[in-house]
Amino acid sequence: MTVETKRIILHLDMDSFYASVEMQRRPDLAGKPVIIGADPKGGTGRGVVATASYEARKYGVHSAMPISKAYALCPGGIYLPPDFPRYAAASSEVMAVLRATGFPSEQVSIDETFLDLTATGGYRQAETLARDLKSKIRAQTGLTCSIGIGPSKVVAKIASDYRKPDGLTIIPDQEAAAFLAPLPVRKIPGIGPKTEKELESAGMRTIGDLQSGLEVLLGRFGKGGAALHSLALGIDGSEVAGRGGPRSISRETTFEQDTGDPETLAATMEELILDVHRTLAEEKYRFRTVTVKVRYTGFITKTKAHSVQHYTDDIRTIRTLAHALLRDLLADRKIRLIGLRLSDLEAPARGQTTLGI
Ligand code: TTP
Ligand code: CA
Repeated sequence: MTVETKRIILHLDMDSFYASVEMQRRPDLAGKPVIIGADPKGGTGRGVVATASYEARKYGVHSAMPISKAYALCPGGIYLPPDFPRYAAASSEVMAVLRATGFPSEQVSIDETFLDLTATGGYRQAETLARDLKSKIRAQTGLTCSIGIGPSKVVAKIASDYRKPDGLTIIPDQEAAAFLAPLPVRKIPGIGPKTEKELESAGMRTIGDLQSGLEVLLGRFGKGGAALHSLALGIDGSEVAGRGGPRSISRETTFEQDTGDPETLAATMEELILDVHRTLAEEKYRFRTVTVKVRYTGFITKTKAHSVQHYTDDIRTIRTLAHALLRDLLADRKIRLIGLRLSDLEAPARGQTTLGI
């Protein structure tokens, strides 16, 4: 008899990350509605909310909302500009705790990481490790996080979002489909307002509707529909990228609304470039391959990669290739998500100086 190895995947997401870092540094902010983002200028400011503390969320304030609207909802809030270096430092501290576990890890944004815990041998052991991680992160950084554990990345990610803040949600393999069924389709990463509307017009509101709607999904989205159906069942073959050290460094951004605007796409790509390069520099890695991923409206995803001849850590190389690959992937369709990955990584040689010479 062959026994298939079932994977155990953990997803960790920091709670109201930027706001929590600020509140950690200024205890007088505890319990107050704290909003990080553009200057509200007494209600006339332009720009958006980066994030809001859970107290501020009670007023209806959330990420990506115009700051003027946030001010109208919560004029008594404490508005602070973002301090990215501090958030990057906090992120590195959290990553160090996660990496010290020795399990394969993949950081997917400034405050989110997957770990592959299959080698722990079972959900009980994975739960013990998750509780340990939560308390270590809290002890070292003063910050709380929410964790989801499940048989795939998609289940782990939805589970970490299920109970927030300071949550821990564990969904073993056989419970995954039933756990997902009552949740709204929007909970599936990558389903934005537009797909949500399209699904709603086909009478599909919950993930359970998708589970029993393969025919309709195939009719509407073709191959993308089959991918969506699998995700709805919690099936997601994508691996946690890192084994030992990182095998790749990747970041991706899902747009609030699908876009075809070249400027928006280029500006978002620039953020991803700075983000992956920062991690590359922190790890003192060099890379050979740059891959750009684009998910179009309708769930079709394409990637394009280019490798250079010699290992490098040069941000200009990343920038040139990333923008060129993105341009190659632009089509008539709007875009829901773009991602950037550096791979073929070379670890720093022992004794290598920080200058790399
Ligand atoms: P999120 O993990 O989406 O949000 P969060 O950590 O603030 O809150 P939650 O407890 O719900 O996870 O994003 C992480 C950080 O990224 C967030 O603190 C600020 C930043 N961010 C933006 O700057 N703009 C955005 O639109 C979003 C969604 C996040
Ligand atoms: Ca978060």
